[in-house]
Amino acid sequence: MRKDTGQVFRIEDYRPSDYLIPQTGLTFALAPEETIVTAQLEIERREGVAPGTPLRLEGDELALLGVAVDGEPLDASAYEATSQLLSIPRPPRSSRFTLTLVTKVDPSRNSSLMGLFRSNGVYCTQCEPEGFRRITYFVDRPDMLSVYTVRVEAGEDEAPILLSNGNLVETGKLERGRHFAVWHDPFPKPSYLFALVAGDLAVLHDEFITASGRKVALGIHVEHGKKERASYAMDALKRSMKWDEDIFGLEYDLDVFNIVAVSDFNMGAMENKGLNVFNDKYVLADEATATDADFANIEAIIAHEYFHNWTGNRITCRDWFQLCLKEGLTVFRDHEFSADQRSRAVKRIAEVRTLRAHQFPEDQGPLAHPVRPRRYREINNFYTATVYEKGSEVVRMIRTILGPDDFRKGMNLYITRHDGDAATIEDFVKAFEDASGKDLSQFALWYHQAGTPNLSVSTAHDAERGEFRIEIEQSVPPTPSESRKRLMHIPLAFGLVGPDGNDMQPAAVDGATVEDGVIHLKKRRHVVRFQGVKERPSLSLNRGFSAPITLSVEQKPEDLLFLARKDSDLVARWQASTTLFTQALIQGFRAVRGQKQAVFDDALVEAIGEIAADASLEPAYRALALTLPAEADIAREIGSHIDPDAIFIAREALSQAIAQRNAGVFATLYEGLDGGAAFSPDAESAGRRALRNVLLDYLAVGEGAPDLAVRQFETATNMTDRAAALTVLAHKFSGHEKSVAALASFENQYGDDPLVMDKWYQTQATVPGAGAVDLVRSLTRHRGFSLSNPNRVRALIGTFSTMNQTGFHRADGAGYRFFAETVLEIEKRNPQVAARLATALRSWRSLEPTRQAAARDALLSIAAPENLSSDLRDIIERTLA
Ligand code: 0A1
Ligand code: ZN
Repeated sequence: MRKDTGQVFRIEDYRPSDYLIPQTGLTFALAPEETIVTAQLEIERREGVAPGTPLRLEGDELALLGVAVDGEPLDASAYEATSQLLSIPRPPRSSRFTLTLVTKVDPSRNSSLMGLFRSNGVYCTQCEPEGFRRITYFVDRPDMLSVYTVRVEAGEDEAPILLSNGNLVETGKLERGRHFAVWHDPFPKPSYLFALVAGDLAVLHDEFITASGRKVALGIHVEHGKKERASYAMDALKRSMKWDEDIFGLEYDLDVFNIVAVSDFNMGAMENKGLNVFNDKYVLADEATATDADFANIEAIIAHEYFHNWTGNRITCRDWFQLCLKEGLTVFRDHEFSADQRSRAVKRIAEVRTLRAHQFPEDQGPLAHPVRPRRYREINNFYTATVYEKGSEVVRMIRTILGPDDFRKGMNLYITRHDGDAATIEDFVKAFEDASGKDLSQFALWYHQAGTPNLSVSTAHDAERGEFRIEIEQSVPPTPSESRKRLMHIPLAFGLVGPDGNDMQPAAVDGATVEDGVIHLKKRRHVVRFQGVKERPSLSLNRGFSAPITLSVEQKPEDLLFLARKDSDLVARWQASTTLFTQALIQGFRAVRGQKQAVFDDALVEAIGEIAADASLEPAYRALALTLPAEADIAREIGSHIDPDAIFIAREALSQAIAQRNAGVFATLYEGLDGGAAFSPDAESAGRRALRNVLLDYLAVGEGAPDLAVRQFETATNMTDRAAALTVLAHKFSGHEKSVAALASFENQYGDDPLVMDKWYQTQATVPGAGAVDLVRSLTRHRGFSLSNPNRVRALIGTFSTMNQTGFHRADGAGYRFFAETVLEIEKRNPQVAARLATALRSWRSLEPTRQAAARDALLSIAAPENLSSDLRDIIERTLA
């Protein structure tokens, strides 16, 4: 593994490379333990660089078998090679020469899943961000664009399928039962987009005719016996291809597009040119094995990787500091795609929930960094919610500021201006400035300044003068190495909701630019005045979640209740009920901490029943409005001295109060939603299931409580309903014979299907209470579990550490100790996965003192070994700093 060297990479140190590699030829002689890679690099000295300038190529754990220049083997004294670096101090003085390198790698022993590895016998590569250097020495940086020709050789039995990027140009037989395929990708690309797959796989074939009439052969490659489970992914792919043509005018550019699903993968998927490699979790789905959430994720991730073909591949990043250039933009594009395929409001609420759950704590803790960072020690650790999700929010704000037409013009300009480039965020922003004539210089701070801005808002109504005033003050909290912040341009969408529930349309007199329902905040403090407002409106703020900020508003509970019922903007309406829940839960938490009973406002508890039964609202929305904030959400709002046990008690109490008050309504609704119809994964049907399963959770209290869940578990005709019932049984009736029986029956039925078993691990990893540590520890010894498979690790250890507040944060520190030991075990196999896992402790400083001390001890124990990987060292040191 790559050990920490302490080296820090800084954006200001960027220099163009001395040499270019316009052509790269690769030959892979694949063998499980000894794969020989021959690289033929056409090297070109950049204009202005002195002849004979030393050439340095990066490597990582490589064994070099030979080096030749222009076909002549180089004497060992003419180069220096370590496993990390190949340097040729005196290369030819000519402006072009050919460098041939022969390296040997062992895919079977590569458990880091970076470079060339084997997953269930399938050869597979992962090169982003710095995996290509684990295959051959290379100038391994994203601005090194090269045209690749790749020859793959393997045993015909072992690997009947041989794939790489681009178009297939030749195939043939070799001696001793081997065969080969040659692939050529005409589009110059960075090394991180290189891919190779070889193995015995089944293929689902289809085709797509592009807008200009070109035929593209589509293939999804999966394990034998799983082809049927790839049809939803294929459908999502074709819809994505069509959508990108319709919405952005972007057409696919090769003759083939292949997707491969593998079962060992560090992330969700990878956008390699013409050969996307996927974690099989995000390809395989049918009603019997996948939940509605799985279907939605597959649709989004298939789209995401496909959309990268333009935003990422045709236009790539100059350096890794620009990661958000491709990721933020592509997430924005996949969000818009899903919004168009599903319910826009429901999708947007889901995005807000994800951002708050993952990005806000990152931005508010020790790992905070700007969307475009300025320094890093380990780039693997910058595939973060900030780069991805906040990066997408920044693009969304550009659209809000420009309006849809100028935004589209800006996108067109960006694409035409930079096609074939390795670009920067400055290039991106400039395209929108040039297309719209607007100055985005203050806005660009969203890329450069970390931290979640806060808006503190107060209002005043003067009925006599018919004036309504909104006073808004912005602040950006300090973050690591950024103590002073500059003022941001924040587009804040709002509405003034009149007593009849309709939006008022008063004119703003002064105070700020107000355009199309958006206040453009640019100064520290704005006072916006509206006239002609006779009756006091309820203020609906950050509609559509127009900016990724937090709000501090003094709002009357009756205003919030009114907005929760009436706001025409569904995101703000959902926010109103969520705010009410959060306030109630914080009060409940305080009561519990003070040894008192948590009591809740009747009006709120009643309103929830009304919302549940409001047939004018789509079921998916109602499911969201009925869902209480998660324990971690409540903790974030409380901010410090977190006691997860008290939060849990308060949340249970509110849940029971709602359930008791609305038992009749909920039961009737639950029975009425029993579709019975044939399964469809569409958003409408999924919404009905979501509502029904939220209701099931509420209904599992009181006398005979497990029976409904048992009935649903036993009669479910799809995985969404079955898994939901199992979760209710396992969480609410842990240890009860009916719960034990359901878990055993699930294991019995799906024991041989690892992706389904992940749901079983997840369900048990989130059983509340002190017993979870021992349960999770025992599950690490389950026959289906392996610390080497990232999906298993995330399902059990990842879920336990991020979703089980009472189990993980056990007051005696047992959860943290188990976690620390496990992270170090995983690090030996896969440092990247271990480092990501370790971020679960990033909010340790907001815990109450006893837990805080225990969490710190655990962090120190992870930091103790001398030879830590750069991945884990980087996370731990920043977390402890
Ligand atoms: N570019 C991919 C994410 C990704 C990053 C690193 C990986 O290596 C382990 C794999 C995938 C995406 O945005 O989908
Ligand atoms: Zn991406």
